[in-house]
Amino acid sequence: MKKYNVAIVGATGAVGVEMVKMIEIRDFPVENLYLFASGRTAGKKIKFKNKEITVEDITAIKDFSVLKSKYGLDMALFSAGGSVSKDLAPKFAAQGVFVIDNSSAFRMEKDIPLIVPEVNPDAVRKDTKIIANPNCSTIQMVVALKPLHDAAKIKRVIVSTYQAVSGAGGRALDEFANQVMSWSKGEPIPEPVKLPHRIAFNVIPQIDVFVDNGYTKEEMKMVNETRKIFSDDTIKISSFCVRVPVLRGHSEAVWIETQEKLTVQDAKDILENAEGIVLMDDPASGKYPMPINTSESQTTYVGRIREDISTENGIVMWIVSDNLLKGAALNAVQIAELLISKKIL
Ligand code: NAP
Ligand code: 3JN
Repeated sequence: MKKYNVAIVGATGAVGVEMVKMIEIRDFPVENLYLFASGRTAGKKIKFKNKEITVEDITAIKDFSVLKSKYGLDMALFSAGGSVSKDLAPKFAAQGVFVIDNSSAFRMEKDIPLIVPEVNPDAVRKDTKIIANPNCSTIQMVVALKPLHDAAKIKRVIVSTYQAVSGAGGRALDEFANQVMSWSKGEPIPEPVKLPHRIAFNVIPQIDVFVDNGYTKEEMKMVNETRKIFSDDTIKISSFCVRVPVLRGHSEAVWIETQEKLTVQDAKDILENAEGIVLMDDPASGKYPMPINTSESQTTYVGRIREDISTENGIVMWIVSDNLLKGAALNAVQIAELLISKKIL
């Protein structure tokens, strides 16, 4: 089997370290793995397959022909934020390196595929070197919605998210931990720096910045990305994104309205057989998905499925997945696996 030279840009971040783990756990065919971040962490060592890889400073590269001449790169996973992606992804692509980008920089560009392998694998193309990974909240929602959409055509989606602190990056996690530790020692709780308000013992109804219509960018990402992934601009979607004091694992309460009637049993049967989904739905014995039992799992869990008593043809459900895995690192590695299986990489 062919092996590939792979780079991770943003390898020291909350998502980047999970990319390293996913490549190892899924036995992705790697010849050499190169890890890049900023000058702040260059020199740091990260474990990969019983050896240590030294992180390199991506900002030190001025002549991008080295991506081929020195590193022989086939593919790069980017997770260093939108501005790094906007600057560097086209430079990697110009050298013939496939880029799977985890930021929002290219997601809504017409010619850039936005891929969730269980949902729209046929949208990958040979003629573009940059492929976008959707937002974490979008990914776990569309994995669960797609089989229901195929069966009964979803007309409308209302979603309220409960997003873990790790979605905001490593510094936000440290901020949360410091607040909890200070409280436990009876000390004053430190002021927030990374998040807009204190997250310990709180919930924050704002993720990312507000846009003109009163929604946040995160909420509009869920709307626009879902439509692009489903290639369907007619689906009506309204989203409300909330940060909760959870370390890892985004949860979503989702209401859907379908064109055809779906009974609760239909929805359960469909989801039970859907790729990437585990049905965890036995409320009588207290079984439903929660971040504490889905953390570090590669699966998206669905439960609390019931009829929406407020409308015709409505289903309500609860979706939980590890935001750093299916919401980011895992989906990116699955896109790379898809490129190999389609003989694009
Ligand atoms: P993080 O924990 O803050 O890590 C950021 C990473 O980017 C670190 O490795 C950092 O390197 C690197 N970096 C930052 N500025 C850089 C620069 N100028 N040049 C080179 N490297 C730079 O953030 P994260 O949670 O891992 O998220 C990273 C990005 O992934 C986000 O900004 C976002 O675009 C995307 N993301 C997507 C999803 C999704 O929904 N799919 C979820 C979370 C994040 P140093 O350690 O050297 O500073
Ligand atoms: O906050 C979360 O739970 C998810 C955050 C995602 C994120 C954070 C910073 C920048 C993104 C994203 O993936 O949409 C971005 C971005 O690239 O816009």
